Amino acid sequence: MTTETEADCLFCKIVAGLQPADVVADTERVLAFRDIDPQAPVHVLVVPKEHHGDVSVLAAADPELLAEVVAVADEIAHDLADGQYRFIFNSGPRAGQSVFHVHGHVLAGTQLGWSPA
Ligand code: DGP
Repeated sequence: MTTETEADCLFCKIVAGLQPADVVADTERVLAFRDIDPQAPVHVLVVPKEHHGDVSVLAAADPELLAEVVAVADEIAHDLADGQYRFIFNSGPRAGQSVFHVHGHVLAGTQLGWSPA
């Protein structure tokens, strides 16, 4: 399901300014803020301001908006780190998705390991 906002959605509340967040980038259609439980020196969540459940839903509904999310992630990695980064979308609970408003995780600022378990 795709709507502009959802009443019970945590990230819609952050986008609306109803929930505090450490915002690092704010464009017309995209917001980026630091993860509350960082897994790397730079750990930023990049979200479209419109509510879409996961990355496949966003890709089908608005591929240009997904491209803007990726562009903002790249800018953040260059602004806050050395431009080398991982950009992860967890899609579905078994992949670790816990907030069902699509968000990409920018991880940077250290040598990253490779263990999804
Ligand atoms: P995921 O597991 O892929 O759905 O990622 C959700 C992330 O959201 C997780 O890394 C922790 C983060 N998170 C949860 N609640 C909050 C919050 O209230 N504020 C911020 N900034 N991040 C949050």
